[in-house]
Amino acid sequence: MAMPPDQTIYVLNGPNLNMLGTREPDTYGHATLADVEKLCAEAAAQFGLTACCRQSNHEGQLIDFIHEAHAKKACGIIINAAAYSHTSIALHDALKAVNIPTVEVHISNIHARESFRHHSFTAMAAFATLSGFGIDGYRLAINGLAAKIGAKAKA
Ligand code: CA2
Repeated sequence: MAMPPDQTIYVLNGPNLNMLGTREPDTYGHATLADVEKLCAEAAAQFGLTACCRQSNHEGQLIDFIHEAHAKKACGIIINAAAYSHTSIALHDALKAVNIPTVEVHISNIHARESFRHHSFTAMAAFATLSGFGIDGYRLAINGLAAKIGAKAKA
């Protein structure tokens, strides 16, 4: 029987995350965005999924990536919208509009930080949030997403 084509998950990272590994290691660790994207590709591949990784410092571009995920029939979204998590009703609306199973990730524990980080608009459009696991949160999010959509680990 023919195998189904690889399914794609979108991994979206927001403003300043291109700076990972260069500053604030006490908060965000030493890994770079390239390390995060490699980790995501490997975690997704364990379930026969392809990770399409995108980063932008611009709110509208992140909205366009969410629309692109819809157009490409992505089976899931992992999003760390960084500071836009706490401000962007537009990103919340985009995630609600495409109705793709979404997990929000934060590298740091946003609830142990300043009160302005405690609320997330994007989390309200996600079925789960991981916060405070460092970059391993992305791997955990992909595992959780795979379970949610019924993607099985490859032997
Ligand atoms: O903990 C997270 O993943 C955050 O989404 C990171 C955001 C912050 O605004 C959120 O409250 C929590 C900030 C990303 C900035 O990333 C940098 C990494 C290294 C150096 C400078 C910035």
